[in-house]
Amino acid sequence: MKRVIIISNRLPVTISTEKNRVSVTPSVGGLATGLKSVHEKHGSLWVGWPGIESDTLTPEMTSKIDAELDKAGCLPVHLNADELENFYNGFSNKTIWPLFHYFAQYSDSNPEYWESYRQVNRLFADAVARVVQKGDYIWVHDYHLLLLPGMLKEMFPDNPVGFFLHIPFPSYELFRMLPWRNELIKGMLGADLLGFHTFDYERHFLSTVRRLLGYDISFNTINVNNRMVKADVFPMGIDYTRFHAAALERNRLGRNNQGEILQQIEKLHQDDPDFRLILSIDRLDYTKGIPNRIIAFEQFLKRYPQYQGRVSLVMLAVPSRHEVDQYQALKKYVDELVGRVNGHFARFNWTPVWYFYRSLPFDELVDLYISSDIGLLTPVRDGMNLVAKEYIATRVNGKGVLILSEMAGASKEMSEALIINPNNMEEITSAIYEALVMPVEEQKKRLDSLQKRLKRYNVQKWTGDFLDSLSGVSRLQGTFVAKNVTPSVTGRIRKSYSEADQRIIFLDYDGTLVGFHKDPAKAAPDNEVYEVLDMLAADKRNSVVIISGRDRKTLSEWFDGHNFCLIAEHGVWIRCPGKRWKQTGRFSNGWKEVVRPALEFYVDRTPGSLLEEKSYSLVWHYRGADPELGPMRAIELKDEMTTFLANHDLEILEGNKVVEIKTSGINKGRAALEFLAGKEYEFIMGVGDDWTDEYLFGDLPAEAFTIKVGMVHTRARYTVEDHLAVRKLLKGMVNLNNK
Ligand code: GDG
Repeated sequence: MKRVIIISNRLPVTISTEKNRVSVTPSVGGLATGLKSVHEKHGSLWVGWPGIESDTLTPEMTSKIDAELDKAGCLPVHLNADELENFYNGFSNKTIWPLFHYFAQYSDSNPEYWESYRQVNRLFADAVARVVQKGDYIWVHDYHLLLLPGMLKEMFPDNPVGFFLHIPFPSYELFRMLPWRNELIKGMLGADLLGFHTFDYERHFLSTVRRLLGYDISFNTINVNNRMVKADVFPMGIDYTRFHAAALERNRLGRNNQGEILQQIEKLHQDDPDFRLILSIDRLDYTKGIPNRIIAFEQFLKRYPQYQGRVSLVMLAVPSRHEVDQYQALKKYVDELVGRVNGHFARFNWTPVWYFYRSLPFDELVDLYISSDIGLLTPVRDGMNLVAKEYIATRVNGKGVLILSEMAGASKEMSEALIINPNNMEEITSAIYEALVMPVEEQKKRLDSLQKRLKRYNVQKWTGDFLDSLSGVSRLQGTFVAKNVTPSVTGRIRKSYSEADQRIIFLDYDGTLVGFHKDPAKAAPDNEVYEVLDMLAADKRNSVVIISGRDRKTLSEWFDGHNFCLIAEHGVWIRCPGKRWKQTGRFSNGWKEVVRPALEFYVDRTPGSLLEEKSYSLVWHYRGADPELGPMRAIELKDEMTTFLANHDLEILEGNKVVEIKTSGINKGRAALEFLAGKEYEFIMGVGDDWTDEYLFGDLPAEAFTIKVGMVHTRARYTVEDHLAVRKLLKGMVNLNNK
């Protein structure tokens, strides 16, 4: 594995500067643990904010901190109070965080925040620039740094860049509300691999890319100006062994050795062996659904009074972002709710809700986990929710039930939990009851399968998978680059061309000689196209063939009177200078009457799409349709046609934003072979951009120069970026004619 540069807003360390002495303690959060082995290897580095406002530090202190961090493999990005206010509290936590968690009403699009966000992302990019080396992998984390992948790719196009989003990626309908949506999405697309916790987030991201930028996407691969970018799902795991082992250890310790929490709970159990504890742990954040949980618990106590005095809810709410107004308001509301429930139900020997507004050391956290009977997590939106996984990992006696919100990414992998809608109090109330009465054998059965999965796909595996995929993507990109028409390939083409006496050049039209137009009727050749083609055709040694899916009429209109051959409708018709159009075979088209109404139905249901009729094919064009509806309907159409086609000797050709149904056996490869039959060409070239051109590439002899326009998988020997590159190549050959 190569050296990895990990970048996150916050460095995985805590710095203490007491009495002017600097000490750096590594933190043990999920991400830090998962990346530990990578971070420790091959001089890898972690770049991030060290957690202290830079304006509070003297220059001497800053250098001391930098030196200590360097020893721990960390590179600091120092941020001052103003940057923390606008970049961190502002754009990250008041603009993006609420919007991405579907709290659009809280999202504040303050241009000052945005300006600072851009500047701080730039500070991170500059920090990386100081240390990055050739071959380093770069892995950027989370919503604070959405612009960073773009900045890095621009500066270091050859370094593989990965990006992982730890929070949800929202539906396009929310994302589009951001004033700076295009900049943000383009920033993310600087990465070569983008990772999300769930398929839904990936789906929303791809749909946003398609809608905002119109980029071509095939499955999960996006063509970003001819760079292949992949989006994929990597559900983050936890350090399973650490939690499981700690739970075993705390359990094993005798009663006397246990901490305060366990002793208190032990006492309750002595008084009532059936006493039950429900646990929730989260940062005090409006996304975590804390009020819903208290209200549902209150309802539960009302509905099932037999449990009053016998069940308590322990809520650990870790203080978070208290500078932000909504967090203060939430704190107040939660205090009130807890007060309301306790005020109403409490007895001298029983507190319904135990509420801790603080964080606990790891051992006590584990004590809380192991002493609870039910885990109750009700986020209204949550990227993953690692607490759900930790709760399961700490079940060491085969008992325990997890109630988990369907809005947490974790619910996708944890179907054995009791999955609830956090907005439905009824459902939560019933789930609490169901959990309390669930037979122990069933608890064990559910826990077994959950634990097996979490143990296997732990955070170490998650890290490994992401980095392997990143290396896979960059290998694949490498194969495309390897096919690129480089100056040395151009040299070979020119040499072979100038040495040959008999040459033939097949050129597709749309996307190859001209760029794409939304309206295919507007793609007529410009002067440069005529000039290049005429000059090529002027050399007696050259046969130039335009080989297109277009109909005869259009090709005649554009190229009548020019000295080259035309192949229309993918090979149905051929015409050479001075001759008439000739059909290449006998084809039937009686099937059209049956297929046409079906296609017309698609035109009606897909605004912007149109039907074209050629001699032996019917073509549904959806380039002008809604960028998401079009491809979806295309899949439906192909599906619908498949059974019919098999019985009628027909086939479907899928081109760029077209679905063409045609008599089988007609293709560009077959048509090209007719030209080659019985002739000895010393130079053969075929250029095309479309799926239909793959027939041509496949059928031309191996020594032919086959060139695909666009950096995608192809049978062609070479690739070029776009139609402008094709024109340049052809012009170079024309110049040789004149020498
Ligand atoms: C973001 C996304 C996504 C909590 N209290 C204490 C404590 N914790 C630890 C837990 C757990 C972590 O904090 C919380 O992680 P979550 O995943 O539940 O939530 P977020 O902080 O919102 O994290 C989230 C995550 O990123 C990872 O991608 O899952 O959706 O929002 O590990 O154990 N640890 C200690 N004392 C506490 O009091 N020691």
